[in-house]
Amino acid sequence: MLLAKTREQIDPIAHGWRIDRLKTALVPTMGNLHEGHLALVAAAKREADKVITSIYVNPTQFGQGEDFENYPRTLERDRELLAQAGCDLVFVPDQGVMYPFGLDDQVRVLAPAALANTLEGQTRPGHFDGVTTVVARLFNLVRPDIAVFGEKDYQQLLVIRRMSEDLGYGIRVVSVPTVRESSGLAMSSRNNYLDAGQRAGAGELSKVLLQAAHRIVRDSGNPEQVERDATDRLKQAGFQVDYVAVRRAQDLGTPQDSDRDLKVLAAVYFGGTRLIDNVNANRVGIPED
Ligand code: PAJ
Repeated sequence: MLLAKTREQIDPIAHGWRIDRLKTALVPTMGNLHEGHLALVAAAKREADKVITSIYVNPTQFGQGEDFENYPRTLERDRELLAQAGCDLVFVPDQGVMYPFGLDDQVRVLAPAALANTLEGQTRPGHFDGVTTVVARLFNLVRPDIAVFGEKDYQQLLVIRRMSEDLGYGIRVVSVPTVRESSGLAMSSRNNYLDAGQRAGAGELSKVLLQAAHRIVRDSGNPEQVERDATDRLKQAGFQVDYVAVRRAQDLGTPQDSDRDLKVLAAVYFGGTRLIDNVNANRVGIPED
């Protein structure tokens, strides 16, 4: 597996692949890799000839008081896992490569407000502007044909898909279903902040979301009632609830009766750890007679 840290190092490699007409896929990550990330690499391998994984803990998407400083950094192990997974190139830029003019006065890409200011964006103002800014820079540095993102961060996936279309990148954004632990807990680097007992208990989050989805799909449950009941159940299970929301999958809008493809999304705190998750709730169309 090749390693590049700078534009000067990645350019000739990516250029050579383009000349050879090899299709490239980029998997952007912040490292501390787990099976969720590796599922993205596997999908990238299926979709493209060459897989590039980037590892960069992006300061501009962390808010004041969030865990930027403490975010787990495990580069050696990450490189081993990527090599085993068949990744072709790992791109590990430092801050000077990603933000050559520093962090105070850089060009930024603003995420579209309707999509970015709700749910995660409400609790983490500016978060998605940091994500679009860093992913735009990665897209420009790597110029992949395909980029792979996880459904675990569903709102992020929609924001990036929209950015790729809106800014005319022509990069196809491929999504990968959430990889879970046996308890149902969605894999996440932040799960490392949980102790063993909390980790087992945290599986309850996905169970509550699945039950909520079930009520929407099978019992035609009223979304607002389903949200309230799921919130109560999560509180009983010891979570502090940031939001539980039933939304349209396409654009995270409030669902109308005619909308079929819905998502149940949630963010909770467990101990001091923030966890997010989402599940599908696809209402079956009522057949006309
Ligand atoms: P990070 O949290 O490292 O996640 C990198 C990618 O892995 C994202 O697309 C995320 O959705 C996906 N992912 C994480 N856990 C997953 C799981 N359990 N199953 C499937 N996919 C999973 O998301 C980021 O980094 C950053 O915001 C980034 C896009 C790299 C920009 O800085």
